[in-house]
Amino acid sequence: METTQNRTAFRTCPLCEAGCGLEISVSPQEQIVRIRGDQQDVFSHGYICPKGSTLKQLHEDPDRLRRPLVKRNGVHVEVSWEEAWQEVERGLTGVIERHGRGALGAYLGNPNAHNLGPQLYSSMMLKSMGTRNIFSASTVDQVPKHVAGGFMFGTAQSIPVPDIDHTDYLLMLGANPYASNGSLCTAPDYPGRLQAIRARGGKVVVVDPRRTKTAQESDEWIAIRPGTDGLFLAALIHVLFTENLVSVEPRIMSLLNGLDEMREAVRPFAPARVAPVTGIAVETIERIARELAGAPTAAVYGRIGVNTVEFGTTNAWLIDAINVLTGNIDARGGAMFTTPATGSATTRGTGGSGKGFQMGRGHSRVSGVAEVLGEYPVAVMAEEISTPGENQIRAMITVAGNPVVSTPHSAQLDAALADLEFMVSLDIYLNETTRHADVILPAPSALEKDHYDIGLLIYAVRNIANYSEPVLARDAEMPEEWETLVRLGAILQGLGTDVDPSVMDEQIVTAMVTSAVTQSSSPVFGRDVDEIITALSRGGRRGTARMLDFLLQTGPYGAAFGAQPDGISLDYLLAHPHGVDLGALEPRIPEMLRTPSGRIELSPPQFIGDLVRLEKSIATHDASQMLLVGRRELKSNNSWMHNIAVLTKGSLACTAQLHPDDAQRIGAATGDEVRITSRVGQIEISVEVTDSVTQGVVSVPHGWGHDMAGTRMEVARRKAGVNSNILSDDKAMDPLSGNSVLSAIPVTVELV
Ligand SMILES: Nc1nc2c(c(=O)[nH]1)N[C@H]1C(S)=C(S)[C@@H](COP(=O)(O)OP(=O)(O)OC[C@H]3O[C@@H](n4cnc5c(=O)[nH]c(N)nc54)[C@H](O)[C@@H]3O)O[C@H]1N2
Ligand SMILES: Nc1nc2c(c(=O)[nH]1)N[C@H]1C(S)=C(S)[C@@H](COP(=O)(O)OP(=O)(O)OC[C@H]3O[C@@H](n4cnc5c(=O)[nH]c(N)nc54)[C@H](O)[C@@H]3O)O[C@H]1N2
Ligand code: SF4
Ligand SMILES: [Mo]
Repeated sequence: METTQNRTAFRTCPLCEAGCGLEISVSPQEQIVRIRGDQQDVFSHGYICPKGSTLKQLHEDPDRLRRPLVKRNGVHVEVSWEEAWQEVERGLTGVIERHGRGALGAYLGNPNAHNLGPQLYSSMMLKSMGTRNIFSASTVDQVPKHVAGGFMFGTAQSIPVPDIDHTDYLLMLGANPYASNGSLCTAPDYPGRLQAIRARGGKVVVVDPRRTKTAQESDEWIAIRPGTDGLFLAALIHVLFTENLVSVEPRIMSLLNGLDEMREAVRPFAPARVAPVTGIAVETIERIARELAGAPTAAVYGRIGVNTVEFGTTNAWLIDAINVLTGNIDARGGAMFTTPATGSATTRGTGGSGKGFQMGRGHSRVSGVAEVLGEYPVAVMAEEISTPGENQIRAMITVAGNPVVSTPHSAQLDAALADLEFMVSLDIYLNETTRHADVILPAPSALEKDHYDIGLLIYAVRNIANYSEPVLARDAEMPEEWETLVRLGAILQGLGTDVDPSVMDEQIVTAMVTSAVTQSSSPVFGRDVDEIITALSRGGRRGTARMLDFLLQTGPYGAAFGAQPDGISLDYLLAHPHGVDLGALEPRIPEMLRTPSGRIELSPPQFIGDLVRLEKSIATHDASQMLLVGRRELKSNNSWMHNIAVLTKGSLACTAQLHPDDAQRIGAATGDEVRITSRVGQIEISVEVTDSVTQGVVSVPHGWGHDMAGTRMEVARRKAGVNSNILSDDKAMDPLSGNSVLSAIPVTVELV
């Protein structure tokens, strides 16, 4: 008998870091009927933002690619998968034969962090390339936090998370979770959690050049001159020392290096010196330092607005230094370390000390910028493509990335990509970047794939595990995303187009298990490889699900294939479709430390050294200089969700926000066109006069500019907006991490 009942599926939303649980009802005809928040989700409890329900529209979007495209005479046409693979093999092997593997390059975009296939299998593809020219969205984003945490605590993943559910005082800089829903602080319903701080008598203070929704809903908004947070933070530490407010927990003090160096290094940053530059009054700086020190528990947290600036790493470091100095590191209500169910660099190996964090293992060919996280900063990608010589990039692979819109000096990158001999993109749209690709390989829609936030639950405010099965079946032709990555890897290894991804997957899993059983710190040390592989492969399990099961079973709460009867596994998560709550964050020092010293490095020399540069910035301050900052909107998601009509209708707009005084000075009113000019580019854009931006600041959101020729996103094209990264400067970088400067960009603004 045919069913007439809708069925209900549960699935974690992959659109942002909050990872809300969704309840999805599906008709007997396998149509999505409705998507709403899953009330029973152990983490999100029914919370959802306006983007969550649009997985339906995304799935149904006629512009979303379902079949591979190949560029023929400048036009993208649909082809069979077989034909596409032939083109990929011809293109990639041709470049390797002509120029060697150094001529290959890859760019991985943000959705890779939200997708299980790439999380588990992109490393196989990248290794198969045999090139150092790897780039990603990390260097227009969070890499300063990896570098700061890395040198302080020992691994790139040693990033403390503000314990917002228990804190009494949150100082937040350069983040707007009412729009972004949080970042490197996985917390569904971040706004609700902020309100709860205030409801229990705590305080939330927001430092931002814009009076954001988050600032409005907080106890105090501190307007700061863009790019000057490092001065403000150093001055806070200055006050902590001069007023004897430093109070490191004894447990932490016995493991702390560098306290004296820190005291010395912040001497130049008296509040009176930084106040005129930051725009924050001396009394305010002193008061905030006292409040932080006096609160029963407090956490300082900073994100995009303090990471994508010239002092991105120094800011990230100073923030955690304050967390240490006020007795809040690794303490409930302070800044804590998650214990993720799939493990991380902070849970693996022997605890307490380690190799430590390394970077600069190689330098980019043209500008000589340092390697970080096995990549080069994306700001140098264009010059690596355009500058002749050995190892000049001649073929690119992009996976879920739109660097033509998302990375600095985008006109230059756009021209560089047009000049490649070959490009292949794994993407769901024909957009500003993929229009340059000779071949575009589509991925299944979010509803057609399984999900687990391996990367993001490492930075969650609770220890959570949650697996989702695919909601809908894929088209017979459409491979899983991991299969496509493995096939690309096989082609890159010279194995041709006929390789069965399942066969390679067996090899990958066998290698993984074989390595684990030889490691004394592994929960499966000494076990039989075949026994484990048999257990993993039960019921024909393969690909992402099998690999994930291995990580779960060998993780901190894992069943270890029977060794821990109460432990978790994929089967356990399948029996818990609303997720598993493994508890609040617990103190983890010293076990989580992986520094060579086995101690917390409060004052890594290169960070201390950067305070000299920070001090010099005081002298070059020019209050009359207009500075460009960005902004995020709740209904937008970087560059790629503007083809969803329900999200872009209404007020969502790409405008230049100007303070009334600045608008008056240049004679502009709301609706007028202004010309904004930076060192590298110029845009014309309509003005929105608002006192929500501080004087001297112009705010333009990123992710727009959808009117380029050769794309296929018809809804986005109708409300194209302007690409703000035409203005951002590829030469402006945080020297400690290579992160791009996307905020506090010097510009001129004039009426058109
Ligand atoms: N000026 C300025 N620039 C910025 C920022 C800023 O604040 N200001 N923010 C920066 C930040 S934080 C980030 S993370 C970057 C983002 O930079 P990118 O990651 O380069 O850009 P996105 O807009 O996220 O593009 C994502 C791409 O992935 C594709 N995609 C979506 N889902 C899938 C999928 O499931 N599979 C595959 N294969 N492809 C998929 C989309 O079609 C799109 O092409 O932008 C940065 N750029
Ligand atoms: N709706 C939506 N959600 C998103 C995204 C999206 O595009 N849209 N993108 C996702 C991604 S990839 C990321 S990385 C996260 C980012 O998440 P957040 O870090 O919360 O990002 P934003 O909302 O851009 O907030 C950054 C804030 O920094 C401020 N700012 C700019 N310059 C400075 C400065 O010099 N000092 C200070 N103190 N503040 C400054 C800006 O005005 C802005 O309010 O959001 C994620 N979530
Ligand atoms: S907040 Fe993020 S995870 Fe939650 S529904 Fe919105 S986009 Fe999805
Ligand atoms: Mo990001």
